[in-house]
Amino acid sequence: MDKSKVDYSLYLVTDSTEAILGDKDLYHVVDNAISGGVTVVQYRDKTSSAGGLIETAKRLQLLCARHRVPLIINDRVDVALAVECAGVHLGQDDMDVSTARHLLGPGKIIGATVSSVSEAFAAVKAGADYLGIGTLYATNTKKDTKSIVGIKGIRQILHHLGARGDEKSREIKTVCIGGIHKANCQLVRYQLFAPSIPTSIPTKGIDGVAVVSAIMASPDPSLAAQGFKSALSSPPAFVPISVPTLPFPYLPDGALSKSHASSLRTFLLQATQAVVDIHPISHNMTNLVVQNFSANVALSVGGSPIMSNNGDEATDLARLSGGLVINMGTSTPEALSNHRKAITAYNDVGNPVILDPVGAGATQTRKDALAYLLASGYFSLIKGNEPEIMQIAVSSGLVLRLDKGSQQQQGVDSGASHLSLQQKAALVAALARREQNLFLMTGPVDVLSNGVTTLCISNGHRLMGAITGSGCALGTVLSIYLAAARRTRSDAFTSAVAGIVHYNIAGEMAARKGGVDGPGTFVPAFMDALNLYSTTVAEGDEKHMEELL
Ligand code: 3NM
Ligand code: MG
Repeated sequence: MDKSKVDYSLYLVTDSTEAILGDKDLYHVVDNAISGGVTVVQYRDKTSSAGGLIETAKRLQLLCARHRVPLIINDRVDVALAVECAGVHLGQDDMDVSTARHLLGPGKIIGATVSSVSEAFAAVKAGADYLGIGTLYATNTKKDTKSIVGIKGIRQILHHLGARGDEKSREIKTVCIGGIHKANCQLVRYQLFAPSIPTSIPTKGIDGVAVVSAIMASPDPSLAAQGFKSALSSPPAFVPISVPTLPFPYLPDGALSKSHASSLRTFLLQATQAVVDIHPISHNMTNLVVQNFSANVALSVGGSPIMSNNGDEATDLARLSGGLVINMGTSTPEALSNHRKAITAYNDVGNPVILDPVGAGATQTRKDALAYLLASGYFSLIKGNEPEIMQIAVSSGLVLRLDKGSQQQQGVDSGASHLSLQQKAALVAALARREQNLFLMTGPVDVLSNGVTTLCISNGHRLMGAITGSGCALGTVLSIYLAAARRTRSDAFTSAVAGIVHYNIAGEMAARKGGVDGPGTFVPAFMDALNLYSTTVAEGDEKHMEELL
């Protein structure tokens, strides 16, 4: 075996416990997993005696040698020596890498578990051949994990390794581990390899994913491995179609020149025209409070609402070329598992998914739900009010600590602001850059960013904040605009701007209407105005459009 040629792309870690292996036969599972495309096998067994380990490892070695796949032993250098397999994998509490190298010699593979930049450099220096970086996401397979580093932590480690001058750091192979499954492996791949926006690329990409339960616990390990193989070798369907640039420059002070304003206006009207022509479906998995309101808003702007919370239906619905809204307002375990199914289905075909993390910071249940959803797949756009977006920044490690005032969200309403407009813009831009998607922070001024361009939109009316569901229904509007953008292969950012402008201008129109003097009379006037905006654009009524925009 030439260890420099090892393919780390799909690294299987075995587990013989009842909870994961069940009554399946270990050798049969490993044999099938390799047939399905696993490229490296690590034998991990925390309970067997030395004799038992050697006996099993010998059989696995025969099996792996037959398939020409390297076998690595977890923890135990003695077992690796006894069975003459490809190498060992060592955790931070196991034998140190230099001693293991001394015992095993230069030809064997030594892998090391690392979860920080300093551990990574130490392992490289000691002579490791590859790094297992984790824990990516919380996982039931390893509950005693030391730290959950997330995508951000892994990027940080990769970035430092890549940026370091010495060749060993730049060239060392890496796999990530923890909570990787079929539904999120494309997201992981996209976020750790993605070359689309230069500032967020780690200078070094990950070489593979390491999984335990997603293959070992599967009733069909071969099929499970094949699923990973094809997902990892093809570009994810959800990658934005167009390059996220606008055909006109934004001025440094954020204001638009007259000619740019006029070209923006043309783009916004084209986006609304596309919505009216295409009549996209908006599939909403949302809370009870806003279902009726959101469905009416969808109809009024020119979309076609489907309010279905059943995840099993999502595969069929995802094929209808619409957009999906995941609204976290009712985050029961059953709802979350339905959400994950739907996110997977939409990611598989590439249609847009909007996340509305309602009340994300209000309770521990919602914080957990948010972490679960963020690990479930790719969101084309994440929208929320200030505390919700702050919670995302905290739970994904971008902001480490909230100051006293914003520490605990009171209820699900937005409350007082703690950030300046500049801070909001910087935050959404950083999040969008990191997630390679669109981020929108709603408020008196809506701040939208794709990581490159950040736009503050100050249209809207106070009464929009006085009715329930106006924030949630904006998510519905955006799903419609993003679905239309995908169908017309146009820029998602501009389309999102068009959706926000449509919504906010309608709010202003409704508030100005005779007879509207409070939240109660505002709601029907708002529906009319949303609809009037669409029909005015559709009919190309120039004079009326001048008044609208
Ligand atoms: N090591 P699953 S996480 C064996 O972070 C192991 O070092 C980890 O299991 C680490 O793919 C982990 O089922 C378990 O989530 C990964
Ligand atoms: Mg170990």
